[in-house]
Amino acid sequence: MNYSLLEKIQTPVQLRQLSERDLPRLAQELRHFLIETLSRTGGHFASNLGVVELTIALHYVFNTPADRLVWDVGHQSYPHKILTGRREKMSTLRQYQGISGFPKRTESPYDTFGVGHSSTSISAALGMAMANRQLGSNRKVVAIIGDGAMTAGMAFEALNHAGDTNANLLVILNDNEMSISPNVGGLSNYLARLLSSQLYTSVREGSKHLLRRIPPVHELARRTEEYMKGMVAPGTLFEELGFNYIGPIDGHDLPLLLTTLHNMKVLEGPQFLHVITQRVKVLHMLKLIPVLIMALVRLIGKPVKWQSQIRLSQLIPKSLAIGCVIWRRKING
Ligand SMILES: Cc1ncc(C[n+]2csc(CCOP(=O)(O)OP(=O)(O)O)c2C)c(N)n1
Repeated sequence: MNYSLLEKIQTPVQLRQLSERDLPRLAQELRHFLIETLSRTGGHFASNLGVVELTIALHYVFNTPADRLVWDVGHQSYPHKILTGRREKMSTLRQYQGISGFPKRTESPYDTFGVGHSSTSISAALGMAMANRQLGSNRKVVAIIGDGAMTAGMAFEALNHAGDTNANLLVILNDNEMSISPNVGGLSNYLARLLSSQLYTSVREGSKHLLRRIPPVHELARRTEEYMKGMVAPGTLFEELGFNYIGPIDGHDLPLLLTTLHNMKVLEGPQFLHVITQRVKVLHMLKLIPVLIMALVRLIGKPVKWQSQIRLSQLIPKSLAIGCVIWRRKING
C-alpha cells in the first residue's frame, strides 16, 4: 500500500494540517501499516485496530503533547506511537533496545504516563487535571479506558474522586464489549443494556442528520450536545458519579468523533464520552488473514503442553492454527 499521507506525519502537528476530508484515507493507511508491521513483530493487534479512528481524532482535536492523553494499560497505543514520531521504529516494537509495547515517558513527550497495568488512567489523568488547576493552566487531559479495565475498583475510585473534585477531565470509555475475552459482570451487563436500548442508533442517526445541515460551529456544538443529552436518558451511572455523560457514539465514524470531541473539549468539569468500537471489523478480517496465519504458526511452533483440563478457549486457536498450516501448505503447493 502507498502510505502517502502517513509518511507526511512526523508529529501530530502535520496531522492537524490535513483537511478533515483526508482523515478517512489516513485511517486506512494507518490500519494497513499496523497490520503489515505486526505481522512481522507480533504484538496486540486487535485492540490497536479498534482505536485507529479514535487516535486520529484525539490528536487532531487536542493540542498534544501540551494536552495530555493517558492510555489505560497502553496495549492499544501503537496508532498513537505511529502518529507521534515513532513510525519508523515500529519494526523494533517489543524487541531488545527497541520501542516499548506500552507508553513510556522516556520514549516520547507524547507518552504522558508509564503503563502496563490496567485501570490506572483515570487516577493519573485526574492528578494531571488537578495540577493544571493549581497552575492555572488551560491544558486538557483525556483518559482513554477500555470496558474491561473499567471494571476494576481503582477505576471506580478515580471516577468517584473526579466527580467530587469537579476537575476539568475527559474520560473516554472505549467499549468493544471485550477484555482479554468477553467481559462478564454487572458493569458489562449495564453497558450492554445501554447499547441495546436503541438510543445508540437514534443518537448516531440524529447526529449525522445535524452534521448534514452544518450551521455555524458554535450553534452546531450547542445543538449537538443538547440533542445528544436529550436523547440519552439522564441519570446514567456515570452521571450519578458527577460526570456529564455523552454517548454512546460510533468510534469509527470520524466526522462524528471530531464534532463530539470539539464540543466536549470546551466543556468544564468531569466529562464522560462513551464510544463503541469493534476490535476487528469484518472487512479488515480479510486483510488480517496473513497476520493471523503468522501469529498462529508461531503459536504452534512452540511445544504444546497438554494439560489434564484444557479449556475451549485454548483449544480453538490451536485447531485454527493447524487448519491454517494445512491451508498454507495447500496454497504453496
Ligand atoms: C492490573 C492488571 N491486571 C490485569 C492486566 C491484564 N490486562 C491486559 S489488558 C486488560 C484489559 C483489556 O480490556 P479492555 O480494557 O476492555 O481493553 P481492550 O483490549 O478491549 O481494548 C487486562 C485485564 C493488566 N494489564 N493489569
